[in-house]
Amino acid sequence: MKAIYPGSFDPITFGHLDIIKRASKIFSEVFVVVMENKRKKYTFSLDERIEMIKECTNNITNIKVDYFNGLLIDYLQKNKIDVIIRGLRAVTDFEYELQMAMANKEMCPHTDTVFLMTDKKYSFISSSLVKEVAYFGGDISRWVPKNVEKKLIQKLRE
Ligand code: COD
Repeated sequence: MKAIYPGSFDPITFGHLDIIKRASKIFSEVFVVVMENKRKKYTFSLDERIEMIKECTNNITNIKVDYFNGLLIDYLQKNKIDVIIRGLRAVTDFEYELQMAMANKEMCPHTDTVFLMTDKKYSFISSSLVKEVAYFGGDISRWVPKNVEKKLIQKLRE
């Protein structure tokens, strides 16, 4: 069965990567899709986010990295995918995730959202936290892959 793991991935962290690896063991094919929203401001361009994901997932054979600018359910319908994977960290994630899962289900009734609980090592990691710590010169090497660390430091210097 195919599944999609959509996100902003600005940038990808070990928390995201852990969800991707676990999902790839459950589903036959996982589409990791960088969602682009022209109204949002990202630190990394779409191409940079895609490249970073590809670099740190090239050892996983059943994933496909893609992007989409539009409604998630439109991507699902176009690619005949019925399962959305999302990661859950704390209760604070739950309200937002529940709202999205319900809205997607209402718009596309045959869709189900499957939640994978964060690994406790990564439970507090978010892309924003990583960027803030990097901005102030802190060590982010335990939260993001090497390629992401390098690109983030480079980006902050620009
Ligand atoms: N451990 C486990 N899971 C994690 C961790 C971690 N440390 N960090 C993040 N995650 C999970 C998040 O909880 C989320 O489930 C997923 O990884 C991706 O996270 P982000 O932050 O990169 O991406 P989001 O949450 O900004 O993605 C939101 C979407 C872009 C998917 C959403 O806005 C969307 O679908 N947009 C398209 C337009 C649309 O269809 N909108 C209507 C939705 S109802």
